[in-house]
Amino acid sequence: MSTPVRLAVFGLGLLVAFAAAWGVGTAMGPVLDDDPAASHDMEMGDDDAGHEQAAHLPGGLLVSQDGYTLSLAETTIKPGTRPLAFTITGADGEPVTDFDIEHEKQLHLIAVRRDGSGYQHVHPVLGDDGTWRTDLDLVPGAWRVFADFTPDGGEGLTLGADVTVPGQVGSTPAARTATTEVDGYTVTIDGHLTDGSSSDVTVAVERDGEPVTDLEPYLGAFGHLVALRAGDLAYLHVHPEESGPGPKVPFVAEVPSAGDFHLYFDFQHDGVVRTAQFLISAEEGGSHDDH
Ligand SMILES: [Cu+2]
Repeated sequence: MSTPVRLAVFGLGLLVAFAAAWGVGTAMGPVLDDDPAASHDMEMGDDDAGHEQAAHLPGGLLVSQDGYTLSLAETTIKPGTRPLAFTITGADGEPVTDFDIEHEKQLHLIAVRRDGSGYQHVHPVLGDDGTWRTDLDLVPGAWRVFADFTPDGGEGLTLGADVTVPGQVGSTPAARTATTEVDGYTVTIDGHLTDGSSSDVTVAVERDGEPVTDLEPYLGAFGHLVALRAGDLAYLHVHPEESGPGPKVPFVAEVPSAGDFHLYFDFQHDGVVRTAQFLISAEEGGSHDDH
């Protein structure tokens, strides 16, 4: 058979297969979207748009993105200080073992209860088999864990997954506040979060009414700020600006919408890392920055 004829026959075969799939989909009516052939056709056509949409999402909302998946060994963990084990798998389904270092670590793990309480920022240890391990201190409730990492030579990603901690769930609603006390330190956050923009925020640390001017470097800066949207815990991209050792530590946060945001500022002083927690509102922006 000559090549053009073979191609024509192959084309006809595809047409028949497509017609069959279409027929099945149509006959099944409302479940058209679940038909593997139909959804595959849509994926092929909408691939670019779908990818662009994922790129516009804030971090932390997806368990799998760009071929990488956060895979927890267990998704139900008893209360108390417990081990958490997980892998980051790549597109081939195998655990990834090569990561770039960002803020002095290969991977940052954030755990927080869905109501914004119980925040922990830890640095799991990577085993030879590609399994990351750390301890978390958990109380009953619905938790979210975030893995913030950069695969070797790739783009930075934040994947998120849910963990259930069984037991009687106590309620600790977060109060809206821009000033908080932690271990005798008064920590204040200043600045306006604005929807759709890179917003400057500055954290200031005082102790006994005096500005603290000898903060110690932590993760390559004089503090580390994590911002999560209240309601869905979207994980904002925040980066530190150059600063001295206090009392003021500046950051730039990319704010995806108006609404309330939980902010967690980790800082080190006298050899101890502490976390100051805030809940502040972002204002409506004038125009949305669609980059
Ligand atoms: Cu970290």
